Amino acid sequence: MGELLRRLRKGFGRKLAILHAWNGWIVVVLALSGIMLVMNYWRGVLGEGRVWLKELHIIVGLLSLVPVIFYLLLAAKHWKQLRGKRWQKFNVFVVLGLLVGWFISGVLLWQFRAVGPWWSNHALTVHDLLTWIGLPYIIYHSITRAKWLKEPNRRVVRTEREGKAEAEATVLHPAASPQSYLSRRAFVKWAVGGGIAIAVGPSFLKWTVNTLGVSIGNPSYEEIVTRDGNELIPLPQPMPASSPPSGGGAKGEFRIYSVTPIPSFTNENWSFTIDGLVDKPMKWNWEQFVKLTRKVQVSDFHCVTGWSVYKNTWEGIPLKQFLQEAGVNPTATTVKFYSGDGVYTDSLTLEQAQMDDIMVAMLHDGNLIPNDLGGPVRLIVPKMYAYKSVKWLNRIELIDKDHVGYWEERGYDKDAWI
Ligand SMILES: Nc1nc2c(c(=O)[nH]1)N[C@H]1C(S)=C(S)[C@@H](COP(=O)(O)O)O[C@H]1N2
Ligand SMILES: [Mo]
Repeated sequence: MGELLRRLRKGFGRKLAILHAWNGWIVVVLALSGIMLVMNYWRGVLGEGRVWLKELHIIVGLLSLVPVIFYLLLAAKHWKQLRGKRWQKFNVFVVLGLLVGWFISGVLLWQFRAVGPWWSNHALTVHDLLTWIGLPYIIYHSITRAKWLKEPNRRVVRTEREGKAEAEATVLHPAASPQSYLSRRAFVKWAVGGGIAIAVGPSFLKWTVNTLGVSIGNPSYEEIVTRDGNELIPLPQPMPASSPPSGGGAKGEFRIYSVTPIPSFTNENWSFTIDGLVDKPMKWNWEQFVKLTRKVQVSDFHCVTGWSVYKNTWEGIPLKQFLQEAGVNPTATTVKFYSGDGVYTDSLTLEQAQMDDIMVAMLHDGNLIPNDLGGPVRLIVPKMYAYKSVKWLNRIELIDKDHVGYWEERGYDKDAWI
């Protein structure tokens, strides 16, 4: 029996152990890089590194299939070995399910351009959901399966020498008998499980409410205004097409992205400028800006990271209107947009800037755009990915050179067409 076990461990068992270790490290790298990719904090900190990190995440993600394939080759044999061990079989299913689910949704996210926003959006939901469930599961699995938590009678199997020492220890120190190990183990399991639930639970609930659209009622106008860190007077009165929103209310949730700390504005520190190669440079303060004629349009909003918000009813001033009023010089080729965060910029060619649905937006679904979503005024370019939609827009400049925007400079595609 001992001989048999030893041979199993040397050959087949060792192969499984190596696969398990590889898989473990891959999951660690993917978890860390994935968490850094979704956390807004790291956007500003990493800058260009973000694009590299995404690339790493994709490559390691693709490689994660290798141990799975190798495992599947050994699976039949492993399955026989697991006869009667229901929990271990369940665990194999969960882990394989997670890996395959992450892989497929990950490939769809990677190929967001080829598959389009609908697939990316669903893939992101699945990718996130698997992470919410899978990561706590795997963390629990790795802590509670750690060697130091194993009862002595399971460790005995490892090596005879260890086993003997263990048996002696048990005789010498009755406190370390299997029973008390077991209860300590059960205790630690519950503690670890509880700890993870407390740590992850609240944000998971929040995610569920937001993403799966388990609606707890749309925030009221008052709620949004209270959340808003801006203080600008007077409030713009929404047009009838905006309130109630003619799009029927946006579907989906914006993720708050910013490469800087989120700025806030008052009548004192806010202004809006159009200048550069124009006949008539202009500058407005808030009181003047609120009086400009606005329009209403309904459009979808897509981020390259996979999420979308559909049927947004935006109210604001079409970009074209600004360009016409200021009078663009024939030498101008590019429209450059500045953010009030002092860092973010982007640009459109003069030709692209003629699209009718590009808007300098002030209201979303009849409400002020709160400062965390780019209010009081943000750009909207519905036909391009949202990194073109500069938040806290406060200056439009016409120039005769190309301008590479914040994210394009850090590796995003210059072509942002959806
Ligand atoms: N000033 C500024 N504008 C920005 C960004 C930013 O980080 N700073 N992120 C862009 C990206 S990548 C996206 S997806 C959208 C996100 O808008 P939201 O934060 O309102 O959801 O804003 C775009 N405009
Ligand atoms: Mo984005």
